[in-house]
Amino acid sequence: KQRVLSGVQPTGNLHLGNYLGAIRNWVEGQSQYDNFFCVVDLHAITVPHNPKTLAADTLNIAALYLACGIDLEHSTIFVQSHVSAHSELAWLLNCITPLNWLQDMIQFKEKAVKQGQNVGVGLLDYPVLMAADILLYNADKVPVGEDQKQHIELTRDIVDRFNHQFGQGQVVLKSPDPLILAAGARVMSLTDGTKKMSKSDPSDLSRINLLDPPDLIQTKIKKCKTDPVKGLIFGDPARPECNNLLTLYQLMSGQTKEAVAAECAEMGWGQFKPLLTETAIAHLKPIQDKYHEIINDQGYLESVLRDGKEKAAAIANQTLLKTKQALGFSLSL
Ligand code: AQP
Repeated sequence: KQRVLSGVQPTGNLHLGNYLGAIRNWVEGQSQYDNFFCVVDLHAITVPHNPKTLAADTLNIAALYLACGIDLEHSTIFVQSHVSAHSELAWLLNCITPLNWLQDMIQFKEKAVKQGQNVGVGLLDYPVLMAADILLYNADKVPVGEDQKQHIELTRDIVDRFNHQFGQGQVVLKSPDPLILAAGARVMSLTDGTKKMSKSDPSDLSRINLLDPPDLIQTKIKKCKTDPVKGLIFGDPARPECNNLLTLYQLMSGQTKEAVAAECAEMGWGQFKPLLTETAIAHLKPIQDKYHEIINDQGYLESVLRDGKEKAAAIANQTLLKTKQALGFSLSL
């Protein structure tokens, strides 16, 4: 089986973008692959974070993976910082990655602007740590949202450079492919259909979080941005909110795009919004119920993460060793 690796940061609440763009695809494809899903807590400290909540946030994300349907029969769930090879490989890759490759990354440029003077080296280095995450497991596929595509391309460039400089004709590190599904790859903000839905948007009204209670979901959809046009259609660039809300409805109702286009062609917002509200609440309810069950059983959750750490470390340490050998480190003592 091919191997899949992906992760989410324990920063803030998971929203429909994280779920529809990434986690839903992990769940749908998991029986075809040998999967590793990590909670990337080392990435979470690349922007200012709260040390009092990091550990609990990490467990919450792991519980959400399980609640969304990650099945331990096909998948391993672990915490990035529990496997020290991630930090070690990131350092080794740092030393062969040109600075200007990182300075060109769109996510760095966007987030660095927000940080101003306080931008840390870790934020610049974020994609190298992500490359280490992927390469340690020899991952074939990385299911992510559209915003991460550039980071996977960078990972491929790092692999080529490493193998060329140190492989002596062998493939030491394996090149991964992104796995990005067309629908849901870029879920947009509820308050501005031209911006992606994001954890760091200061307005909570801009996103639906997976753990939002029904009345909050209702309020957010009631207040979300629309337009004055009657008749709802996909794909009109002048109506980004309309395209986004129809896509959310399509994905959460499990219908085809054609069926939704036909159903909503004559609808006004007054009719559509309650339909979307009802669909979102019904779609998220089983995830929320399962989440509460799991988070109240910390012993179980910890045992899942302990097993995950062991399985992940066994594979990661082999790749780290191979990489150090290729670089010529003294390994005999
Ligand atoms: N709006 C989105 N649409 C589709 N996919 C998305 N992803 C994130 N936002 C959207 C995907 O979610 C996964 C987790 O990414 P992450 O842990 O890097 O998430 P993040 O960066 O903390 O979350 P945000 O909301 O993207 O935060 P901001 O914008 O505040 O930094 C990834 O696969 C990502 O593609």
